[in-house]
Amino acid sequence: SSGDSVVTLLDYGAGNVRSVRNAIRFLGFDIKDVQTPEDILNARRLVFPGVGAFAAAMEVLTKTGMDEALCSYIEKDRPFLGICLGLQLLFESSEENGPVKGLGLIPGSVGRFDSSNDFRVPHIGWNALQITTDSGILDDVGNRHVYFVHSYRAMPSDENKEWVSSTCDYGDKFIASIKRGNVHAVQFHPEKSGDVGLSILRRFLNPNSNMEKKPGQGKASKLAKRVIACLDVRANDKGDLVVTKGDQYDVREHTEEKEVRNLGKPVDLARQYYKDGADEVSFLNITGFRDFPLGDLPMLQVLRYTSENVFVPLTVGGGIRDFTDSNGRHYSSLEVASEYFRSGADKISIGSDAVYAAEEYLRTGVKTGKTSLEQISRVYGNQAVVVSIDPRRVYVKNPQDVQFKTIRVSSLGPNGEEYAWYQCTVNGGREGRPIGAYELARAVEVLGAGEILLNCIDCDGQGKGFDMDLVKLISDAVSIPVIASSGAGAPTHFSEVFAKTNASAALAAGIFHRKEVPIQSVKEHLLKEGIEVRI
Ligand code: 1PR
Repeated sequence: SSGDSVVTLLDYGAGNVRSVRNAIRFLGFDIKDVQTPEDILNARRLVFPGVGAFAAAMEVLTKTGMDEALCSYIEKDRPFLGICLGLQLLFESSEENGPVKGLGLIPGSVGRFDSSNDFRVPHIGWNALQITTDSGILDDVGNRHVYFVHSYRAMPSDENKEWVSSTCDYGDKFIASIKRGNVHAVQFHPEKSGDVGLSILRRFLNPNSNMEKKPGQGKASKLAKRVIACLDVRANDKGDLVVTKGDQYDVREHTEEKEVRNLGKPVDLARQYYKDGADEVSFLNITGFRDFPLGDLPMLQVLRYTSENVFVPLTVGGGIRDFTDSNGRHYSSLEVASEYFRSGADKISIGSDAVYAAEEYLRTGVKTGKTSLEQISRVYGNQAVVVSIDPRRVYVKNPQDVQFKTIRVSSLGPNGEEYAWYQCTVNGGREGRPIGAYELARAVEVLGAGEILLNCIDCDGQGKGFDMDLVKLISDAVSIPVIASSGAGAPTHFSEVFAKTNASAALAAGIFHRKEVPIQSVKEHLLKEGIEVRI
């Protein structure tokens, strides 16, 4: 291939760079990986997708001499695109586990969002840009949303104003992108921002192409509520990986054979939902609690294929825990998660293992740092770790009868009970545990969860709406984003959950699989109700 179609990529091996690779390839470019500092100096155009923690990244860069190469490349005004941490590292320092020194090319330091002011941290989701100068690459972003996921941000100041090309409002007005000459960096993820993101990448890779300037459609103004499509995946009795869907977690048909309900192929459905406008796609490997997911290579294949042309965030869950295989080889939960990230996942979700971790933490009051939740969030950042909760409603006559947080129910229990608590379960709802969803949510936030996926066994597959009592309880209990799940049956259920609770996102499976309601109709309905969504 001619040198003109080559993009040099700086990947220091800290996480999921597969999506950036896929996006570059999708746009018709070849990738050359940086092996030595000289590769940086010789690059025609360099993409630097920073992942992981600031300090760890700086350590690798200094140890390899890449820090100096990067500085001299950028000082020479060579074509550069930093993404996320790849933007932050250009500043003088970061508060993340620090202060830690950065590359020092741009005046200013990187600090944490303040979660005390009603804005949930991490900042996860699709937000709007305020463009301050013509950056050349953001041309047709106009009023569209782009995808952010981070807890730290750099702030504009008099000293760095010549660099800032756009800001984003999230409690703070922080720097969303910078541009000086041929040097660009973005805090959001173009490789995860659908068509808008791809066109930003295309403009960077191909600055001379005369792309028409499309007027910005839509009217993005703030963080959008997310609509997520969820694929519960497992092997059917023939051993094929299928998308299935349960009623209150029972995924078998009510026939004599009791076969696993089959709603389609995971990769095809994920692709379809991306085209239909899903803001994220989740895969749950629902038998992960008993089958080892790394033995389950098809699931890794599903991620690899899906991430080739699905450019919104992908979450995968199921089976993230320590495991010893039949040959006696031990795998840590961190290795399992790493394999998922390498295969194309942006976030992993932990179910059962997070319940055990929370129970132990509440019993001892000690953070050991050894649980899967803590380890994965330390290495990949808490924005990459979702905790999936599978609670079941338990009615009680008297709140004093249980040691868990109860709520006054909005409709009475079967024996006239006025109260309920939500009992957490493990192993796909098969075993109830002595911990409530409220207690679990608060504990996992402390242990490093960046987001909560809140299912509800009672509502799952019923199509009667989300459990509003539960979603309200949990979304008010924590300051990380909460995804409401289980029970969506109509567009009004989505507007209801956003109007009446503090959920940041709503997830559904059955109505999308059965093609009862397209994602687009859900979004149009939300817009009509005055709820901001990505279009
Ligand atoms: O415990 O870490 O191995 O994770 C297992 C994961 O698999 C958990 O996230 C758990 O929620 C999920 N899971 C286990 N068994 C089932 C099952 O259905 N038998 N699925 C299961 C959970 C709930 C949602 C569903 C929503 C929306 N299913 O994923 O998509 O309820 O459905 P709806 O819109 O049709 O109502 P670990």
